[in-house]
Order: sequence, then C-alpha cells, then structure tokens
Amino acid sequence: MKIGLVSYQGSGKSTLFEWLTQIRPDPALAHSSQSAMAVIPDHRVEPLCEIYHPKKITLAQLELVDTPGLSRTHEGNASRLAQIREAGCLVVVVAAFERDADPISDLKSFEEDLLLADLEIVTGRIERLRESIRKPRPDRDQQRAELAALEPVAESLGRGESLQLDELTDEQQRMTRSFQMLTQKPRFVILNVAEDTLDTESLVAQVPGEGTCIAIPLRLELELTQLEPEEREQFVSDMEIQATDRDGLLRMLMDVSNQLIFFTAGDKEVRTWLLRKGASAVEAAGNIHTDMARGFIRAETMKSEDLIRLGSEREMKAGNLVRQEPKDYIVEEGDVLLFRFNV
Ligand SMILES: Nc1nc2c(ncn2[C@@H]2O[C@H](COP(=O)(O)OP(=O)(O)OP(=O)(O)O)[C@@H](O)[C@H]2O)c(=O)[nH]1
Ligand SMILES: [Mg+2]
Repeated sequence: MKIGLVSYQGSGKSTLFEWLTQIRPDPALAHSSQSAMAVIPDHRVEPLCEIYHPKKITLAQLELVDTPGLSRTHEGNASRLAQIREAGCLVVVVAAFERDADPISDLKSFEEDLLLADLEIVTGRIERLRESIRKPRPDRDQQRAELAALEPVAESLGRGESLQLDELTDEQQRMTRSFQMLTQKPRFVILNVAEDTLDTESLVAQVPGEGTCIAIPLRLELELTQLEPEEREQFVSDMEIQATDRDGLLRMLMDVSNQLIFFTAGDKEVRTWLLRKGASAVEAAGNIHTDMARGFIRAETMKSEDLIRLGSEREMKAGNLVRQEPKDYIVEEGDVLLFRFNV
C-alpha cells in the first residue's frame, strides 16, 4: 500500500520523505509524485538470525510517495488531488515551525479541501445519474439504486463530515470505491515543529483523534541523519535534545496503513513481510509467490516471541508450539510462517 505524504506547499513533505527513505526528491519533478521505499527495521530479526544463521536477511519496506503540495489559492490543485487519490493512506504534514504558524487551523482547512474535492466528485456523479435516469434505458433501476446510495454520502460531505469507511453501508462502499475518496483514507498527522519548540504536547493535544498525531522537528531530524554517528551523539547531547524514534514512526505508519509484519525464516534467508491486517494465511502465501497460494496445503506457524525465547524449532516442536494452520487462518503480527504447498 502506498503511503502518501500530503499537505500545502512548503510544509516539509520532501524533508520527511528524505529523512525516512534517505532519498532526496528531485526538485525538477516537484509537480509530480515521487516514490521510494523506507526499510522497516525489526528488533526480532537479530535474535531470529542467531537461531537460523541465514545467508541473507531481507527487510520489508514501506512505499512512501512525496506528492506535490496543494496551493492555498486552490489554483492547479485538481491534478495534485488526483495524485493524492492514488495513495492508500495519508500522512498530513503541517507546518508549525514558523513563529506565526497556526498549524491547527491549517490542518482544518486542509481537511476541508479534501472534503470539498470529494463532494465535487460525488455531486458530479449524482448530477450525471439524475440526467441519465430521465431517459428510458435498460439499467435505469441500477442507476436509481446508485443514486439512492450516493445521495446520503453527498449530504454528509455537504455537512462537513469526513466519512470513514466503516460508516458506509456495503453498497455505499461499493459505489464510492472507484472515486478513491480522500476523506475515506486513514490519516496520520505530523506537525513539523521548529528545533526549539518546547511545548509540542499541547499542540498535539489540539489535533482531533487520539494517537494519530506526533510533532517532529523534521529539518533537524534530517540533518541529524546526515551526520556521522559520533558527531550526531555529540550534537544531541550538547543540544540536550532527543532524536525522534524513526523506527517507532515507521511502525505507526504501518499501523495507520493497517499492515502487520510476519516472518519467513530458514538457513537461506530470514525475511520480514508486510501484510494487510486481517489477511489469511493463503493471502500471505500469495504475497510471496502466486504458486504458494495456488498449491497451498498448510502454514506451519510459530509465534516469534516463543521461538526467540526457546531458541530452536526443535524446542518449539517439543513444546507443541508449532501449529498447522489452514488457508483461512488469520495471520497475526510476529508470526513465523512456513508454507507447505504443491507445485
Ligand atoms: N525552520 C524550519 N524549516 C523547515 C523545517 N522543515 C522544512 N523547512 C523548510 O521549509 C521548506 C519546505 O520544505 P519541504 O520539505 O521542501 O516542503 P514540501 O512540503 O515538500 O514543499 P512542496 O513540495 O513545495 O509542497 C524548506 O526550505 C525547508 O528547509 C523545519 O522543521 N524548520
Ligand atoms: Mg516537496
């Protein structure tokens, strides 16, 4: 799933992108989206490697997309919004580093812009349906049903309510899927504060939705990653600052994008994989290879904490901790999976 970094111009998206991916977005391509991967470190990989001594280690990566910032005058926003629609989840970067910044009202107007963009799409469709229904045509009932499903969606957007997927009926979800509605995408907010902003907590507390916002001095964080490790340590202790937990942030982004990590482990490779939360074992197998899903027999499943605690597969078997799971088993965070399949 693509994670879109979005906001108004000049709020720090590209700075965040470079900090997390270590890739500098090309300023010449600033009018279009640029994507890169951010490696997700995992503290369980090292102990697993002590068990398997693999030849290779591969870590899962999140795909981040640096999108062009919206203009506050709305000029030229249509194509920028279209690029944002392609992301599965949004990280809204709000500028809070200037003395006169008002990040909370900025965030509010950004949310309103997303809402208006969705309203425009839905009302456009409604108008076309109303027009079309006047004429006799074979699919008129179907169009009436679509109209009936969309009208309440337009009404609530018109009231300024941003819609979440779980508030829509199945039919409404189906009817709005192709719109890729911005207001339905999970969102996470990063307040881009100045190096010397002290009271970030009270700022964060003003953002609605618990646990979906953090304050980060992005420019400072990026500069820190560009220092040599010793220099960085010196700087951090001289300035009495605390570097942001970058790995923790990547975890949060995994959470908002509704993904978990599972492992495959053997003497060839220890590897982490991303998977949609709630996905089944056969879907996990399909992420690795379509053949594995097609010929799926079962998934030998261990909890990584148990395996790390006991130190070997032999001990796991002796303790009856290796489960044989069928296709529809719902994979859990931290599972170590070995797929048995027919070729
Ligand atoms: N003082 C200060 N300046 C910052 C901070 N973060 C970003 N900036 C500056 O703000 C400007 C814009 O940052 P970018 O990361 O390019 O912003 P952007 O959101 O990608 O901008 P667009 O791509 O134009 O939409 C740059 O000049 C940054 O140096 C910060 O934490 N503190
Ligand atoms: Mg940028």
